[in-house]
Amino acid sequence: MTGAGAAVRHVSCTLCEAMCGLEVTLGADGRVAGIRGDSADPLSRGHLCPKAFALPEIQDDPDRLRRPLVRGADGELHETTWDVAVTRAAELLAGVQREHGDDALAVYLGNPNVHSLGALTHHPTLVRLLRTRNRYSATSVDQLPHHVVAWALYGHQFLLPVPDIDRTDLLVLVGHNPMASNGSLWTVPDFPQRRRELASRGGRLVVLDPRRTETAKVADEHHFVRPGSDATVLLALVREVLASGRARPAPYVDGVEAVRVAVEPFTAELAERASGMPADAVRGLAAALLDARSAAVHGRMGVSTQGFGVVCQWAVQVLNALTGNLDRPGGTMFTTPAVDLVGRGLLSPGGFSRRRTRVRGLPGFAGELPVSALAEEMATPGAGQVRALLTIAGNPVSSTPAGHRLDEAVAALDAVVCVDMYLNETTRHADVVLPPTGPLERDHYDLVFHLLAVRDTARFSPALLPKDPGGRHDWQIARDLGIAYLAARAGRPRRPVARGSLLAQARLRTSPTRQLDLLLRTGGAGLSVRQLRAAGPGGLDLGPLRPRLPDRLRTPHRSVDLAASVAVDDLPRVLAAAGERGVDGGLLLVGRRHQRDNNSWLHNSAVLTKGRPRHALLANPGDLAARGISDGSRVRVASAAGAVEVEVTATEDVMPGVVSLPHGYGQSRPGVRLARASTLPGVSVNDLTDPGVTEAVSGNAVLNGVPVTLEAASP
Ligand SMILES: Nc1nc2c(c(=O)[nH]1)N[C@H]1C(S)=C(S)[C@@H](COP(=O)(O)OP(=O)(O)OC[C@H]3O[C@@H](n4cnc5c(=O)[nH]c(N)nc54)[C@H](O)[C@@H]3O)O[C@H]1N2
Ligand SMILES: Nc1nc2c(c(=O)[nH]1)N[C@H]1C(S)=C(S)[C@@H](COP(=O)(O)OP(=O)(O)OC[C@H]3O[C@@H](n4cnc5c(=O)[nH]c(N)nc54)[C@H](O)[C@@H]3O)O[C@H]1N2
Ligand code: SF4
Ligand SMILES: [Mo]
Repeated sequence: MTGAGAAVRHVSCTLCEAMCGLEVTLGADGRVAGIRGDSADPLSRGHLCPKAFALPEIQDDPDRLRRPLVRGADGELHETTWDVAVTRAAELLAGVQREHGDDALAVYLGNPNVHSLGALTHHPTLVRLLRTRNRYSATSVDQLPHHVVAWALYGHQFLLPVPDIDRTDLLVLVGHNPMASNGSLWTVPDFPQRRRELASRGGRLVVLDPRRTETAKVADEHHFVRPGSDATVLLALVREVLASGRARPAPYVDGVEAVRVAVEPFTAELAERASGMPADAVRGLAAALLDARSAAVHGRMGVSTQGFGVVCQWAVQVLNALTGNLDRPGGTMFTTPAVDLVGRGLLSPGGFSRRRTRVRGLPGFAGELPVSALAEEMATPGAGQVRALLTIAGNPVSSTPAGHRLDEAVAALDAVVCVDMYLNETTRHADVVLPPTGPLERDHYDLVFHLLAVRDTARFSPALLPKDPGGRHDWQIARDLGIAYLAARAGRPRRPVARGSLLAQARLRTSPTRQLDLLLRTGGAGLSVRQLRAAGPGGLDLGPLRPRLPDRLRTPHRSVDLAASVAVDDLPRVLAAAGERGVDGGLLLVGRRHQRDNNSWLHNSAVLTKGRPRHALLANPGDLAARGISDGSRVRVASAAGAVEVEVTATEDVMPGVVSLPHGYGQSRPGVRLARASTLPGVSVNDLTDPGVTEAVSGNAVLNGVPVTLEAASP
């Protein structure tokens, strides 16, 4: 019930890619009194998940930083004023660069940046000002292969087609668990209900995953696939589709013959030997894709963050194109967003850079380097060594491979500046912490996720709560840090402040909402923030996805060359690996996500941390019996990169030879300031993952299919 003085407001949830519309009741005291899904929202249709209740918890969390911290002579972090902290941060960063060169500063942008309007409008400008080529982000522990493939096939790294789930007849999900994650590179709020609607239309869901996931459990068909072997299955599917003579690529699709030659060795039998998925099931799935009135294949973390990410993502696109499902209702489609960052050239189209990482020579893509190289760039002496780090909304010690090594490397740096509202495993090393306002205190519009949504809508979400008067938004921190940095650099003799920096300063001074308004007004639909505010809860409904090809392509001739060399040239490596036998007695480690976890943060939430512990290693009972390990005991898991000890749970849900550990756990490192998390069990899976092994084409991290050994922990 809405009590006296209570108010009902509508906002977007910014915690995951589903961008649900929420209906929030504010009590007379101005605090959140209730949250439910906004049933008037044309995209999310009333859906919400338990994480939404963490939003007010973040707001009230006593451990959330509200004022900047600077490390004092006593080695401790102390609260100080914004002016002191921002000036100190700017001097530290500029100082290291003055002494050791521009590239001595590394920047890491974490995941929440893509969920924040102000981060998207302001951080690119800030990062450019810093003039370092040591730019890293969570992209290279996540979806980099998707970007490489989209760039190669469609001419822009953000031309990412999404499954048209509301109209499809056959949905195939590979290494993706939307029942827990609510969809990824695919904004699909209320996946559970949409899946039910698919069933009631007579449609089918097929899942390929080495674990019988929450999504596999609601699928019509699930196949275990040995980690890292999906490429053989996907290539065999392509081969079967071509062999059937029923391929029906659109007229703007070229290169089909070259693909046919390239996939020739990848038979269904080869796929069975490599993956464990029966050859008949592979052939059956190919036939189903051809027979379905419409079908959509989507692959995510499990096929992105593994040894053959680019080939897998390429094969997914090739399958959709060859079965005639690319760009048609019920297939995979492109969006028509109200703010079209792709069409207007506001996002880099992508592309490999000539400059590679200094130590190992990993490739650069779209102006960033793979974060798997970050620790060695810090720890390896020589010209160009990284000696300072700026993190914004990230926790690379928890979220990148061999985080324990990065932890040591960050501790040894000359300067660490973090823009974050928590002292996490990474920010605990900071010399200066600049904490932004919470997600309920700022205006929001999803610049990124409207690009990836299953329906075209445009929703402006005004700040729910007044901004903490002494707090600063992310964008204000970027503005102040950027301007202070330019001042700190100006002391440097040979390079005066460039004229371009005046433009940058002007941009930094323009609020995100004002920038959004300009983008809306100058976009084709001629909208404005005012119109979106007036549109009411849920914003504007711009309708179901519509065919956009070939016009939307950004390739030179508005055509798709399926035989993209980035992928085709890597096929011999897939073939070679398909013949390899695993190390005797070895297991392959994969990751997982839970509905009540959110990457490495939100471990301080009461709503999310309650319930059964979720940190355990999952293993097949047969693999435990073979090692004399009992269910529930503590085990030692070791990889080439490190070792951890953790409880094990026996379950037939993981395929033999596979173990599964969730990521984002292990907050027990000293200096992490999270009251609740310090008592949570669990270890960081990234103390096992190996930065030395990266995806060959993109340099993306290999987080799934990591070889490990398992033994009972010594008592
Ligand atoms: N082994 C393994 N590793 C993985 C994954 C996996 O599946 N397995 N998943 C990978 C994936 S997909 C991702 S996206 C990454 C995520 O890894 P990261 O992006 O490095 O980290 P997060 O865990 O998202 O931590 C986000 C931090 O941002 C802060 N934060 C939240 N909101 C804001 C804000 O508005 N402004 C600012 N300034 N800070 C904010 C939080 O306090 C938190 O400290 O992890 C990757 N790592
Ligand atoms: N509740 C919740 N939701 C989230 C997040 C969260 O932390 N919590 N994080 C958000 C983010 S940043 C992202 S990127 C998305 C990710 O969303 P998802 O892609 O759904 O991520 P995961 O749950 O890591 O799913 C990866 C699946 O791949 C499987 N897998 C591992 N190796 C292989 C393999 O070799 N082949 C195949 N076929 N499968 C494999 C794993 O068993 C697992 O089920 O979720 C987003 N949503
Ligand atoms: S599904 Fe994602 S966007 Fe929706 S309420 Fe949950 S966390 Fe928020
Ligand atoms: Mo992610």
